[in-house]
Amino acid sequence: MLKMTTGFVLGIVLGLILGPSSDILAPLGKLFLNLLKMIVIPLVALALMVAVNHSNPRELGRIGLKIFPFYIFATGVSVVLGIFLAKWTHPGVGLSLPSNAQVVVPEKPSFMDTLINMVPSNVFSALSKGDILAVVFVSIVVGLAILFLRHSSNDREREMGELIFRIVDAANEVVTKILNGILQYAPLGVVGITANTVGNQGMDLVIALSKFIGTSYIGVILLIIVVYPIMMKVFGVQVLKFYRDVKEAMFTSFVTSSSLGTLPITLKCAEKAGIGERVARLTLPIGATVNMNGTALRFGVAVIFAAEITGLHFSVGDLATIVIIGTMAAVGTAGVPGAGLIGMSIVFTQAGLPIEIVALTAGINILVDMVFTLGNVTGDLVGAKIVDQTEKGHPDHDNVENT
Ligand code: DAS
Repeated sequence: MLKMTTGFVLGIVLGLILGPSSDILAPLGKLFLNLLKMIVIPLVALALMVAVNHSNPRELGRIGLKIFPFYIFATGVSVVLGIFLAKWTHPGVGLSLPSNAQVVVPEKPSFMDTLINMVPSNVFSALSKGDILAVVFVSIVVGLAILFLRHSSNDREREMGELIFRIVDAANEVVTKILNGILQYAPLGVVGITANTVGNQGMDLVIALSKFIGTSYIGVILLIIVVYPIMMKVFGVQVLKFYRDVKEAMFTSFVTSSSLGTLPITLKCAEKAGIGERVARLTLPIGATVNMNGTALRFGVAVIFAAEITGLHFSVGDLATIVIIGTMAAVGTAGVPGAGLIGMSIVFTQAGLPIEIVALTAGINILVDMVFTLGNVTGDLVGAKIVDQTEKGHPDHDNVENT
């Protein structure tokens, strides 16, 4: 089946050959966008409900109160890093959208309203509007309710919890299967959107996307050589030894573009890095879905990329709101190949940016997905190591000798 990168190259060639008459291929891209929008809400909601159920509430308590604040902090820092980097490299300058792409910027709520509106007054209206912050909040709450039912001391509650979890788990499998189907079609959609843009814009697209790729790699490299080491140093972690111990998981995540696919290796490297089995088992499976620092960085870069293409200007307040949107969207993005595209469509919808730009980056997604996944899995292991450092000396901490 055509790969997205092949679709991208084919789109460039067709765009250069057809010129403005490449508009005839635009419907291929429009169909791809509609498929992305169709799958977003169910994918985010079900992936989160399942991820939350990867833990045991009795054990999660103290460790959960440490790891979740780390995840939110690291993810927010990653979005901010992506925004500042893109404001330095200006990846979107010089490119504009095909004329048939409308940019309708909705009134953005204030920073405080964005936080408050995370708790929807009407769940069904939030779902139908595609309000992703509300969907992420409700999904986590429902996931936790199922988790506590499954671990209840009451037999009837436990049975109901197991029943509803099997239904949610099965539905998650169905939606993931649909996502895989969409990704099979994606290359054709990429041909359509790429040809249409190159046909109208010439090689500006290739230059812009090259800068997008470069900014993405610089961003994740900065996470790995600056941000994570600072965080680890604060908790007395020997950074170089840590990276030597987890290098296999870092390499695997890069080549597979899948945090969940790398999980068995991540768990093995956690042991090698001296992370206690309880901390590793409680944090890494959830982190593979919830903690997506590389993907969050992508959202920061992508928002500035899109703003430059569409000529939109964000105030500091808008950017603060976008940091929340990007953080919650990253939390809701599944750790599977291509999921970041879905997350981007969430962020763009919430930020009022044209989703056509998400499809524009789809052609080079395979290149950037690798490095974002590297950032995600490395961040998962950094979080586990930091929490483990704070657990040392606690009576029920399994003191693993740091091999
Ligand atoms: N491929 C995703 C992961 O597995 C990252 C992404 O799509 O941005 O973490």
